[in-house]
Amino acid sequence: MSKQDHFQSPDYYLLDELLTTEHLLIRKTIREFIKREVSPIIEEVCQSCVFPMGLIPKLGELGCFGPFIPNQYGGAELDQISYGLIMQELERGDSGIRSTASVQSSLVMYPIFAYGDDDQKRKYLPKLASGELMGCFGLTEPNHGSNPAGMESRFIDQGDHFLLNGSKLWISNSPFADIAVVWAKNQNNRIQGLIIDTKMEGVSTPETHNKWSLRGSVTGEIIFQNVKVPKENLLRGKDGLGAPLGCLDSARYGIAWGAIGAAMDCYDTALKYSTERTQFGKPIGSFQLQQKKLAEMITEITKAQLLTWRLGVLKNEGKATSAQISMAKRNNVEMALQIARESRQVLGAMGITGEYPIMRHMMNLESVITYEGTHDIHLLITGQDITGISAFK
Ligand code: TGC
Ligand code: FAD
Repeated sequence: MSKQDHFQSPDYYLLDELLTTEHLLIRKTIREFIKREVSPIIEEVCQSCVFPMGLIPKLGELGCFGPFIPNQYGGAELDQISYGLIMQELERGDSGIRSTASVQSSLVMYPIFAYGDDDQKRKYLPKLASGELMGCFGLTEPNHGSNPAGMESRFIDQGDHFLLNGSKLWISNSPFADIAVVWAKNQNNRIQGLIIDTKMEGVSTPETHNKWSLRGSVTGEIIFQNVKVPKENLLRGKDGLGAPLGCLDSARYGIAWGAIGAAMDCYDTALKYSTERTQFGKPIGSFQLQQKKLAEMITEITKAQLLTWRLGVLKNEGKATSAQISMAKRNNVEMALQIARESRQVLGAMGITGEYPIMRHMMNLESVITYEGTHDIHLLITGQDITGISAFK
């Protein structure tokens, strides 16, 4: 018998009053989808490490791919708070499901929309929005993770095409992606984006196995050996490291919301368990030590909700800075990881089993705190922003 998902969303400061009717409807739709289609299978998905490909067209149909992309290119043309709420609800289900939607939306559709020409937008965006085409984003390399400026992947102009060589590591969705937005240096040492068809000769995308984290998301490499790339596949709208980092701003923003979803699921599970489980003749929720854990969790979730809602308003107004986004990503993922650890303790031994979602969220969040800029890197971004001094190098 499949598991029932009785999730109830905490809203301690009545923040729903800050949302529009449309926001609430979008959140309800995605929440019901997660309860119906994801919660019953996610434990098995993560135990077996087999991605549920059947969810992809459904995510497309629900508007989870490129929700902020204009209607004319197949997107739902929603605002940034709607995008955030979608990511929150997907990650409440599992970080791997949110990852798939994040990559498709912010790291594949966004760069094509922001830096591509109209032919590229018309060719790729509607199919990416529906899930007919799936994409991945290749920035990280074996020798260059936090420091993508050092990347070694290169392409050279061969007259009627570009010749691409190099490799990318830790790439979400690469083993099943149809296309990859790949960042490489041109002959002038400037970073540019290329749209790569993963079936092109010389491209391979082996899967990375043996992960203990994000098992509901497929991760792989992308290797380029003398790949002939048609010239029309170059994203000409922006060059330099700022181009891929601009995509990361959108993805990091979505993760800030997503992490709240994982935290809410852990908190909700721990709260219910604390009223049902008795020890020493009383519910464990009646003991001060357990109440401290739960009270601190709801406080941190509420603070993160406020931070993220305000960031969404700034983003809608075009005023959110990269450093503000870094602060929210860093704060919320750490908050979620801390809540996962505390919730796990509230459940005692039951907390380590797949009967409850907590251990899965905890393991997922170990990736989320590392990708899209590590916890350290985001702290240094804040440090640089407030002092004007870079401590990276
Ligand atoms: P720096 O000299 O600071 O900047 C170079 C140029 O970029 C501009 N810039 C940004 N532009 C837009 N958005 C941002 N967030 C930006 N940050 C910087 C900057 O203004 C400059 O422009 P220009 O015109 O002057 O050239 O660059 P740096 O080499 O010192 O590096 C800075 C640092 C360390 C912050 C950056 O390299 C960084 O963020 N590193 C972390 C790498 C990272 O986040 N990788 C993520 C890979 S993708 C991924 O993990 C997907 S997981 C998806 C999933 O499954 O959900
Ligand atoms: P490193 O950069 O080697 O860092 C190792 C440690 O050193 C970290 O603790 C870091 O904080 C610290 N460190 C590094 N530099 C400094 C410094 N200047 N000061 C202080 N400390 C420092 N990448 C993509 O391009 N596309 C994807 O789709 C993608 N998906 C991913 C999916 C998963 C599951 C994972 C785990 C990663 C994914 N990544 C992806 C890669 C991810 O972005 C990188 O792992 C991340 O940017 C960190 O790089 P690294 O792992 O090489 O760590």
